[in-house]
Amino acid sequence: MNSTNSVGAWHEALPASLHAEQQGPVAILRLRRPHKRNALDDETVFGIEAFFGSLPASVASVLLCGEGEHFSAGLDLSELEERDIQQGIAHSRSWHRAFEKIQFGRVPVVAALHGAVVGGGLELAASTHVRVAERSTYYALPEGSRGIYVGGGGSVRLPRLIGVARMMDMMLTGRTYSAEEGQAIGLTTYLVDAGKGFAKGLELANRIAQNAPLTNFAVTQALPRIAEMDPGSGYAMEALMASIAQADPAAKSRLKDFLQKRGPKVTHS
Ligand code: 1HE
Repeated sequence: MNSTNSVGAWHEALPASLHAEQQGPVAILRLRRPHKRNALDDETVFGIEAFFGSLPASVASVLLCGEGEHFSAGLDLSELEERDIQQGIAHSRSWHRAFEKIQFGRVPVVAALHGAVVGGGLELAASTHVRVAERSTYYALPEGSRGIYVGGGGSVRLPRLIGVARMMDMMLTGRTYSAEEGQAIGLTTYLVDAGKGFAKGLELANRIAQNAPLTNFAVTQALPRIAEMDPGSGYAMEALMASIAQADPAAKSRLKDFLQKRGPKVTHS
């Protein structure tokens, strides 16, 4: 099934700053506010939460991308002016809820990045599982220079990707990283040429959609949690996850295919 469908229920519920469609097993979510460089206002963040919270069963992976010259300029700074402390906490928690639905949602999420991936835009990208970056991509955390702090889960997710020291440097000195530098430190998973990010992201999302659902569950839900456990608990959890996955009929038929010379071999090009 290769047809493109605007996705009914989500499509109607989403704000104008987001656009969803489905191509086969992949749902594509576009940030569509290019005149504001895909800055994330409240409406967009609530829309992201609604989208990832209501994926239909026919969706097996998601591709997240942005329209225009940049992936995302982060928090919509025009919404910040009048916020008091209580509202600030509620705002940050609303981002946490939305991005949790990406990181620990039902399906793996690939991001196709280009241009600015900054502030809350980087926090959004960090909540996805695989990041494809075109060479135009640059990463920054300009919160420091705006007198504010990350609020979309950046303090939790970014140190796990790049380390506390690098995040401190980015916030204190305004240092930016290119797509290529990002590959060396763990922000870019795949580096691609200009204009190739969407196609590569879609190819990967389709590849991921072919995995057994329990494998995708184990990798996105169990793996990051096991990595945070003490080793003893981690080994026990790993053994349980492995035994559950291998007992699934999807695993049994794939193993049988390989042993009967029908399954794919590992190749390296
Ligand atoms: C915005 C925003 C925004 C652009 N909020 N309106 N993020 C930042 O500190 C990044 C701020 N943005 C920029 O540094 C630049 O806009 C870009 C490098 C991303 C792009 O530059 P450029 O030259 O292509 O665009 P521009 O002319 O700066 O912006 C075009 C319009 O988008 C303009 O509005 P206009 O009405 O004058 O046309 C900009 O004001 C608007 N715009 N970025 C609001 N961010 C959960 S906590 C997360 C904390 C953060 O994310 S802090 C980091 C915020």
